[in-house]
Amino acid sequence: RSLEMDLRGALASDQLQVVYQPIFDVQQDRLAGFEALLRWSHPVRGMVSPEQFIPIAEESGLISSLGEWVLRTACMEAGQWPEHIRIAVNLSPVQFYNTGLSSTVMSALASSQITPDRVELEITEGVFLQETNTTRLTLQQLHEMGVRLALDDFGTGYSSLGYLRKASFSKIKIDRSFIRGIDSPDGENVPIVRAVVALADSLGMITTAEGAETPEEIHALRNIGCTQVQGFAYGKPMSYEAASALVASME
Ligand code: G
Ligand code: G
Ligand code: MN
Ligand code: NA
Repeated sequence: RSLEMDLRGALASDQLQVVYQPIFDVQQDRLAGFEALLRWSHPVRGMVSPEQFIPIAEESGLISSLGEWVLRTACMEAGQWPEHIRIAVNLSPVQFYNTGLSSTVMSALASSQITPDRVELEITEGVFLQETNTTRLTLQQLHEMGVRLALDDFGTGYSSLGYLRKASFSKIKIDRSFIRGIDSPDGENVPIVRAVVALADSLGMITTAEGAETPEEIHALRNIGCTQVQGFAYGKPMSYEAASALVASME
């Protein structure tokens, strides 16, 4: 696979970048943090979407080194921001196959300025589809390290509620497919998002609604009781420099 070959070289030749999408606390009306998202600028193809190259990285095993690089970069860069700004990093289920994941996280924390409680690891239910002793041990170790765990893309896939018990999650990220029509009173997603917020509340978790694109959607999500909102309405994923400027403008 030529894209796989190219991806192998991408790290070494500086074609990868971490961009940051703001996450707002809509109850306290302040910037809560950012989600780190990987970008690949291919010398010939231009921007390749993570939806295209993450699966290739997962199949080839490259995801371990890419994932580690994202984690290190994000911790180092976010470590420069004020202490109340959190950083969320996506973990692929494939990274959990390896027994070394928790030491990788530990090492990324150690070589940055960031404290564990500022780091949020986003995992999907995919982690539990092939749950092994390694998975369980790693989730336990991450929790004991003091990093936060978020259940990403909630509501898509199989979404067994039992997954909520599989780790000490502090957050549910409500998938953006549930945000459409959220600002109309009879929108079919309204009762679903309400129920997820109530579920999170009763479990002592917070929520982030993803994919809000308009002020009306933000308003509706705040009224429903979502803790945080992330989406184009607040900002698209941006460079570290742009994210730093946003942080500075909030001080
Ligand atoms: O960045 P964008 O919104 O295009 O992301 C598309 C998909 O790629 C999302 O599901 C997102 O979680 C995933 N993705 C982006 N960056 C990373 C990353 O660093 N690691 C993993 N595992 N997935 C990522
Ligand atoms: O799966 P995950 O939640 O990590 O995916 C994040 C993806 O969602 C990124 O690719 C990001 O670009 C995309 N995204 C973030 N906010 C919005 C939005 O408001 N609208 C749309 N269409 N996509 C969004
Ligand atoms: Mn995510
Ligand atoms: Na998501």
